[in-house]
Amino acid sequence: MPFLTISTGSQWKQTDAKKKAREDKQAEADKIRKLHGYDRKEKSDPNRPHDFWDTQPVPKFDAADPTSSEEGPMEEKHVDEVQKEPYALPNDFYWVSMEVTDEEELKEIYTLLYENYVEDDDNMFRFDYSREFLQWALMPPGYHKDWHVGVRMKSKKPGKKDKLVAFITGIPADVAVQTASRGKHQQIMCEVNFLCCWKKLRGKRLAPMLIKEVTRRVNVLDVWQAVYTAGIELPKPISTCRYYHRSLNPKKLISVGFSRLAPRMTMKMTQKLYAVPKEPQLKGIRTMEMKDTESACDLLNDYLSKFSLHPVFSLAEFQYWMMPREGVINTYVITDESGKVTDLCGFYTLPSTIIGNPEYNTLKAAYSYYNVASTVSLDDLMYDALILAKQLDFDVFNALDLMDNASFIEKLKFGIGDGNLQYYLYNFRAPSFNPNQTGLVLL
Ligand code: MYA
Repeated sequence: MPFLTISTGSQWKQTDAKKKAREDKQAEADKIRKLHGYDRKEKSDPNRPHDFWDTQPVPKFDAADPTSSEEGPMEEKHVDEVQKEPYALPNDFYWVSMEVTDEEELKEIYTLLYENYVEDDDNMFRFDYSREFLQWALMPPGYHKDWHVGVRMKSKKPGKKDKLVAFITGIPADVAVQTASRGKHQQIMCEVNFLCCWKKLRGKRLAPMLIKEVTRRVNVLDVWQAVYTAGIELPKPISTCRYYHRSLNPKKLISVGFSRLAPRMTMKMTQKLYAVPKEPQLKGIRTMEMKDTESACDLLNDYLSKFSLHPVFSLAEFQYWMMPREGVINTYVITDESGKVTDLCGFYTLPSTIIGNPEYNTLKAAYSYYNVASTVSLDDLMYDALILAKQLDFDVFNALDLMDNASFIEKLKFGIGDGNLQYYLYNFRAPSFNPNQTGLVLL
């Protein structure tokens, strides 16, 4: 999951109404933090005791990189040893497997996340994953409905549906990790995402229950490793990446407090600075089609193999993840005379709700996905990605500093975000690595 990291700024002009709304929001956020029994500072201290994580097969926060004999799984079990029954929940709650092909259940997931999922540190923006996006994110080849775990709370009103109050998901993925002693290790893992708990139930240790239950359901199918990302620091990141933001609609971004006017810059100057041409500049760049996917899949797998953590895509998986879907994922290619894909870039659509803003409800953000440049420069390819995103009316283009992204960030006028995205492996020890060795993008 991508964590929303916003370059916040307090210099934009606030009307009294805006200021009041912001203060109210802050008071509400403080209340919720109090309710949790911890403060953000405390929560962000990675060396604090972890009642739950200290019991899990993950390295301690201050552990050194593993020696060659320590590399690999931290715990090895047999399927027969896995508890067959779901973990017990308090009386008023029960487990469900959510059916994402069912419109009504999908809407329940959408609403839970829309109201309760990841916010930035100042509680100004909250991810708004669309229903179509959720279906895309949760139904790759070989997915298991059982790994889309929900918790419902029994309704006290007769006839009223039991509310979905918490959620966590896993999907299978073929993932390769670099070890120091045994080269690349490749296996099926579970990618965990969308951990979410209704705000009124925060601080009640429901998250560890969700994590344990999804682990059990994954283990039952003989899968023992997982990969996940989070904005918070837990024991122990394998890599730490940072978001960067490229303004496409600076006026709106400044107006909603996403970014601020730089010193000595007028709005006009800022708009000019971030203006991009109307049409892409590279010859032959076009939307990817099914006929391109075989060579595009080879191109991407070949490129990814140089990183320390990366997915390995079958053709079916590549087609699933990279073929364009309106309002969800855009992929563009350049081909040679024989029709072979030589260059590829993609971004996905993940808007955020702008909380309590009277003028705008939504921030339309594009997130860089997988990009490979072999006949053009990555700068030029990504410049076209920005132009294509602007054509689609995105307000901002976000990219992590992973893979080779650091090489274009400055030149293409990306600004640094204000938080990190941590990458984690569950039950697998391997040496940690830098962002530019990270080759996996989780949604
Ligand atoms: S990351 C996105 C996370 N979601 C959000 O940020 C949405 C908004 N927040 C919420 O809904 C709640 O605050 C959540 C926590 C549900 C996050 N990853 O129930 P609690 C630990 C892992 O009282 P709450 C994503 O989706 C925390 O350190 N652990 O807390 C990837 C503490 O443990 P310990 C987390 O605030 C998820 C305990 O939970 C996270 O009410 C990958 C407190 O529980 C977090 N993001 O609820 C999950 N946040 O005391 C791991 C808090 O030990 C997957 N905690 O410090 C592991 C692999 C599983 C599969 C394995 C298969 C082999």
